[in-house]
Amino acid sequence: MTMLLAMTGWDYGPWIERFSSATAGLDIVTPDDAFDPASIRYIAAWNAPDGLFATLPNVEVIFSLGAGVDHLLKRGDLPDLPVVRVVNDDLTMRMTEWVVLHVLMHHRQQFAYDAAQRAGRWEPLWQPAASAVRVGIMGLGVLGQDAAEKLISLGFDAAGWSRSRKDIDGIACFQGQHELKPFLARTDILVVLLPSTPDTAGIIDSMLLAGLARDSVLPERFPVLVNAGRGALQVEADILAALDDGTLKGASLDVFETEPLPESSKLWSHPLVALTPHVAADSDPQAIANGIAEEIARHERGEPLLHAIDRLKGY
Ligand code: NDP
Ligand code: OXD
Repeated sequence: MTMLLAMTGWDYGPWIERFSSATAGLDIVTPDDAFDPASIRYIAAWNAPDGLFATLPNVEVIFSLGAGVDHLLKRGDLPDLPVVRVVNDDLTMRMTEWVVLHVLMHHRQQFAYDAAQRAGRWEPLWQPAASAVRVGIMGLGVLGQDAAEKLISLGFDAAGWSRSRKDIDGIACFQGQHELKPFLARTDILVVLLPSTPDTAGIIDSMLLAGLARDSVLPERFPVLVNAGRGALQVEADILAALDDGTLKGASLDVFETEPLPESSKLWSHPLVALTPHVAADSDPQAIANGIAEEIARHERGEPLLHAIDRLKGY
């Protein structure tokens, strides 16, 4: 039983060790090793080299080494097989930490205090209660729901938007294209935790940003954007234009149209932007390896995979 570990931009060594300690009886090879292509039954991948999958005739399951599967679904060589993504408590908690950190930074006016500090100004600002601030979360999946729960526990007035109808205690739930407008119109802090799919490509554009609430309790600070979903969701030229013309009062971005973010991007130095290098849910790699090992054990026992995606929906 052999698994091919195929990735770009990460070190193979530590991953081989993690998988070796998580799995008994699984041989692990990388594209750099000499191996019989017919022996590969599983692939675990993160931005794997192009064309590689087409050379492997006996694969049964393909695992993403991250929660997102866009790096797999966009491939021309992806066979029609189950695709499994990462879902674990450690990753969820870390994403929630990042979302809560950035929502609080905007809520507690940290950009303004940073500017005052740099200018040597002692300048207390009026601070509204969290309950007066409306957070809207696009994507009410594993990550969106957990972030929403924690934000509610801090007192925020939370709403969410998803493809299918949801009924979640304490969250005003909006669904589908026809309810996007009312959802945006009651949103001061927009948190985006959507997957990248053909339907969500470029969804964060000038039209969406113009639809955000204009009647906030702090009109000089809101609305703001917090995106940790995927860079393909956002039109960065529109975000910059919205920041410059006041449509948007701030942005926290963990993901970008092109990663690493090109040096030439104006986002790097924009005073109203906080950015992090796709680390929002930088999670415990051993937990990822353990989760994949568990899925393989289930598959070998003939049990259903726990976190297979819906290939038609694309997430
Ligand atoms: P889930 O699949 O659990 O949730 C996705 C949510 O998005 C669901 O609520 C789904 O609606 C909603 N959705 C999808 N398409 C649409 C659409 N067209 N219109 C409205 N709603 C839509 O994913 P997770 O919560 O686990 O993760 C979300 C994304 O976060 C990942 O796909 C990945 O891109 C990103 N991510 C980023 C990380 C980082 O470090 N920056 C780390 C981990 C993940 P419904 O519930 O109706 O299906
Ligand atoms: C991702 C991840 O999908 O880090 O971005 O898990």
